[in-house]
Amino acid sequence: MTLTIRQLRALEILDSRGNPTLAVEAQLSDGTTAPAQVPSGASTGRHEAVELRDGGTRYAGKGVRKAVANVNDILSGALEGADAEDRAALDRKMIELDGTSNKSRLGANAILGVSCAVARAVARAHKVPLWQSLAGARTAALPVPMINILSGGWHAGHNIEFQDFLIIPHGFDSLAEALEASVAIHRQVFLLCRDRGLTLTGVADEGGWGPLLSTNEEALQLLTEAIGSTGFRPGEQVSIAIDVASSHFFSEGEYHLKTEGRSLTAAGMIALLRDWCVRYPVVSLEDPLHEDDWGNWPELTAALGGVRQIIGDDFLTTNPARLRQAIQQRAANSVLVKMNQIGSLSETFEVLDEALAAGWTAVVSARSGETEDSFLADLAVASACGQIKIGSVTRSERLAKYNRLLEIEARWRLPYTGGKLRFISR
Ligand code: 2PG
Ligand code: MG
Repeated sequence: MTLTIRQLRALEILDSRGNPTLAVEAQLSDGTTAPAQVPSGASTGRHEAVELRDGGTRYAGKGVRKAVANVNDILSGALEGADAEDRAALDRKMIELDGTSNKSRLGANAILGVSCAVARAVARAHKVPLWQSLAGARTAALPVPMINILSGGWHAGHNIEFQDFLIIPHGFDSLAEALEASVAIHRQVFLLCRDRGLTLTGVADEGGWGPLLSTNEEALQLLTEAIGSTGFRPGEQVSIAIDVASSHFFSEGEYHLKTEGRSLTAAGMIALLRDWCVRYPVVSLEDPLHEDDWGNWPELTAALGGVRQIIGDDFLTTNPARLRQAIQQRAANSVLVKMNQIGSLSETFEVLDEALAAGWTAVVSARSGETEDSFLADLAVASACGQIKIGSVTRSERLAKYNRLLEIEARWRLPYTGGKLRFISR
């Protein structure tokens, strides 16, 4: 019996920053219902699909009542009776109904909410875990986490310019052990900050520490020291990833490091990162250059991409067309995958599958504004992409995903990607 959509219902809820976002509930023809909640970024890429916001004064213009109405008044009726299991056809229909190239009429938030709620309802109707239902013919595997320990930029009041200093705990046999090590390192960084007299007034948007440092490099020193003094071997068991998020401190051809009182050209930025990759156990660089600098990304990838992971986030915005261009131009070797950057589940899988087929790596990622929905964990497992970036190991909107991964590891005993990652196992 074909499972079809009976009804869709949306509701305005709040995300981890207290900004409105969407919750959608899908009901199928057999009576099964399932919810999904939509995340929201702060350091967004210019080429992301449009998150529909109401404007006006309510919630400083961030209300999502229009997107809610688009689900309740347009999509629910238009999709009633549609095959719930044909994910591609469902998403295509919504994209056609929207009729724009960036989902700006109905809203990427509305479309993604429907896409995910229907997928979860299908899994429930078949009484299989979400990851299994999403995986289809793929061989599911547990990802290695990339965990935010120190935050900067838009996520921590611009204390420093570089946005995330993260760890990749790749030298462990299970996700549970990798998380245990990560929590210890997170705690250790707090102690080191305290010993150095750095002011910590709480955690940043993704649960990492956001101390006032005098240089960006100080974050790398702190992190490398913390890995070692917690008892782990930097580079062998635990390595470092940086999300430079460089578009957010770029203007008029230069990268402005205000805390350091200096500005760098693209060549200066490449030289700085190359130097850091030699002096610190840095294995992964995200958005090292501006999101539209197609000229210099291939150069940076040629210089560092043979041995380091070069991730496009704001640069590629989970967009299949931008990914294809980057693969062709060898402009990176990895893609950050955020469902709401593109706004549908099938296009998200398109990016994941094409990147992996091209020999790239892919990192499924949360947003800085998140909800308690753990869909992302199942997506990373289903796609077997090998890596997941959720934020830090505090704050429940982050832990919802880690805890789901722990549950998947304990219950279904899927293989763990561990030290088998390219660029990372040395
Ligand atoms: C990023 C994300 C998560 P945001 O830049 O990778 O850290 O941030 O969701 O604000 O874009
Ligand atoms: Mg990023």
